[in-house]
Amino acid sequence: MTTWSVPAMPVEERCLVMGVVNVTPDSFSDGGQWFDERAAIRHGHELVRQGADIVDVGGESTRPGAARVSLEEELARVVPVIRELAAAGVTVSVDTMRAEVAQAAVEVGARLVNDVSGGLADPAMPRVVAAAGVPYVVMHWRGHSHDMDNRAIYADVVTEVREELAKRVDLVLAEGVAEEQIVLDPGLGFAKHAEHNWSLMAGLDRLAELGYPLLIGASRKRFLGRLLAAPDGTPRPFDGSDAATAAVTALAARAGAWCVRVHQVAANADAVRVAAAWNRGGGR
Ligand code: PMM
Repeated sequence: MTTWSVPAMPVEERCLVMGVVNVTPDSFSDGGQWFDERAAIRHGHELVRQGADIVDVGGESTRPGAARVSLEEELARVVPVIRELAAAGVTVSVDTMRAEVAQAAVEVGARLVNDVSGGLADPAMPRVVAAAGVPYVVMHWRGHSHDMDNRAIYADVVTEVREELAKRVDLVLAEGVAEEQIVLDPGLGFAKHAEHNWSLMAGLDRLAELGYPLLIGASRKRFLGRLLAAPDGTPRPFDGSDAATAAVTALAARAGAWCVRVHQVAANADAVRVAAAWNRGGGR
């Protein structure tokens, strides 16, 4: 199987599992549940017990249509949670588009920066990440949540996402980020309709040709709820798509993904083990 390794991350012979802790009142799929600091910290530990290799802490919702939070609010939400989880030995990533938040997070122990804008939202981000020397998730992104659905226009989504990611890579390298720090993410659901997400997953091999580890965030997204809609067309609620998320995880891990970002860790940790055994059986 593909053995991607990113410095300072757990090295495993399988796809890694990133568990999500959204410290927000309004996130897409688990909004409000971990908004309280103590609840967020407890949840982070619980995700590790369930098999998370990395805990991703975010303080700004990116759900379609969401408004931005202030810098001060975002810092107040994530820094105490990251500090405490990191001090307890948890491998923490910070999910942020702001360089100041990334900087503060790294100072209190975050070991990976997950930037859904791939450095587009805050031009200072790549330099902060370069100086910190931590892995950097560069996600495909075309604009903030309030109008991203209007930007979901593609003639050939896999080719365009690949080209746009390659441009982001060139830019962050020019800002001093090392190749070994970079992880790429197609950004499922971000300026993408359901058919775009499915094309991107079917085209993971072409994204992998860029030569960087891939992270996939399909967990509980709208396109899964639509796939599993009731006969009258009513989409399945978020928490009804966890089995579908685990199926995506197994397929992404089979295709060589480096990491999956998920809300429900236990089933996805099982899924990556199944995929690893499958890949070993197939000599990958
Ligand atoms: N999706 C969300 C938030 N952060 N980060 C990465 N790297 N990839 C993603 O697909 C991604 C992300 C939105 O999901 P949530 O608000 O339901 O957690």
